[in-house]
Amino acid sequence: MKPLIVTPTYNEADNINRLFEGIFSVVPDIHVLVVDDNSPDGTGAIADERAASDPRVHVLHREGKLGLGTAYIAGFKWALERDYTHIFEMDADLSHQPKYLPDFLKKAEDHQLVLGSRALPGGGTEGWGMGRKVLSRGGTLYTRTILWLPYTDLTGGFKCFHREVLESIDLDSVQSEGYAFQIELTWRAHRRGFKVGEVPIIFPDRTLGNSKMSKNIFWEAVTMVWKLRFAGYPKNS
Ligand SMILES: Nc1nc2c(ncn2[C@@H]2O[C@H](COP(=O)(O)OP(=O)(O)O)[C@@H](O)[C@H]2O)c(=O)[nH]1
Ligand SMILES: [Mg+2]
Repeated sequence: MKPLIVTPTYNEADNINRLFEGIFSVVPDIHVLVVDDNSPDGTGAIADERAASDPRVHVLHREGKLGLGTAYIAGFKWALERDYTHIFEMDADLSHQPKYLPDFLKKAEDHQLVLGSRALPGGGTEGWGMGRKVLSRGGTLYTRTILWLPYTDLTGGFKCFHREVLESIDLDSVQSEGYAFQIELTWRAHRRGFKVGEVPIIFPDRTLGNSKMSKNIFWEAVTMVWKLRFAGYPKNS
C-alpha cells in the first residue's frame, strides 16, 4: 500500500501543522498533498515550509478560491500521475481525526472505497446543535431513499479510494462541490460495482478557523441527487 492523503485548504493556517503532526504520529510513512487555493492567511506558505524539509509533504497551489470539489479533482489527478495505491479525502480542520487512519487502511484491504461514517455504532458528532444533526441525518436519509444506496453516511468527506476507483471515473465530468461532491463520487463508485465499506468516526466540530460551507452547498446536494437519479451515471461514466 502506498497511501496519499489529499487535504484541501482555504485559511487553515492555525490547523495545518497540527494536522501534519497528527497524521504522521499515527501513520509515519503516509504522504500528504495539500491543495491550497492561495489562502490569504498564508496556509500555502506554511505547507511549503514543511514540504521543503519533509519529503512526505507535497503542495499544489491554485490561484484562488476555486472550490472544494475541483480542489479534490486536482489532487486526485496529481495522485494518479504517481504511484499511490490509496487516496484519502480529509479535511484540514481536524474534524477528520488522524487516529482513524489505521481503521480506514485496514478496511481498505478488502474494500475499494471506505467511507467514514458518523452514523455507525461508535461514530458520531461532537459540538453539533440539533439542527445540524437533523440536516446531516436527513441528508443521508434523503439520498439513500432516492438513490437506493445502502450506506449510513453519504455527506461525509473523510474517505479512502483505491486508485482503481478514481481511474474508472471521468474526473473532468464531476461538477459538484460540497455534499453533492461526496454523494456523487460514492454513487459513481457504487454504480461501477466497487466494494464500499464504512468505518465509524467521531466528528468534532472545528475548534480553530471558520467553516466555508454555505446554503448553496445544501441546495446543490438536494438537486444533484435527482440529477444523479435520472442521469443514472451508467457503468461507463
Ligand atoms: N482548496 C480549497 N479548500 C477548501 C475550499 N473550501 C473549503 N476548503 C477546505 O475544505 C475542508 C472542509 O471545509 P470546512 O469549511 O471545514 O467545511 P465544514 O466542515 O463542512 O464546515 C477544509 O479543510 C477547508 O479548508 C476551497 O474553495 N478550496
Ligand atoms: Mg470543517
